[in-house]
Amino acid sequence: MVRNVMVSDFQCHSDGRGDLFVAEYRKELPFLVKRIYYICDIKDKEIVRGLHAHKKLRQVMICLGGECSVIVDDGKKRETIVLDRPGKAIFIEPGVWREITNFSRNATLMVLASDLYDEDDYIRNYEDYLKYIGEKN
Ligand code: T46
Repeated sequence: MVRNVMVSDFQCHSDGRGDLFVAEYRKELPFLVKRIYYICDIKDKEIVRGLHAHKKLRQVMICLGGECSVIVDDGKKRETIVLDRPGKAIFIEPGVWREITNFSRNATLMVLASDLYDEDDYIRNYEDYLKYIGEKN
């Protein structure tokens, strides 16, 4: 498995009315959420989003509807995780390169983030990322 990436399922309360998923701080969620955003209406499966790593930001990604693939890379290993059900979550710690692709037409990717938006936290060039991660390890 790629370092600093974890996949798990949120608890689901299912009854005749449907499914209710829960993620609570200190249980399923390791950090307090300061920001949420979601990505939808991706018109082409070939589109790739992400293509960066974060220096400090912690994130959880959930595909609420439809599906998409999250490619995670720790500088040594690369892995593809398919988010294809609303209870499945990927926890991505700082220092992991990510690319998100293969969005189905109806996909909605929701992201819970540990901090506010800060462009200085991004490493958007893969060569810079390898250098950064190499210096850290
Ligand atoms: C990530 C993947 C999954 C904001 O103004 N505030 C925000 O909170 C975010 C996330 C973005 N923006 C602006 C910055 C850009 O002008 O929205 C525009 C698109 O952002 P970006 O190119 O970073 O989008 P993605 O889909 O490549 O990446 C985003 C997140 O930035 C990133 O943290 O992990 O979604």
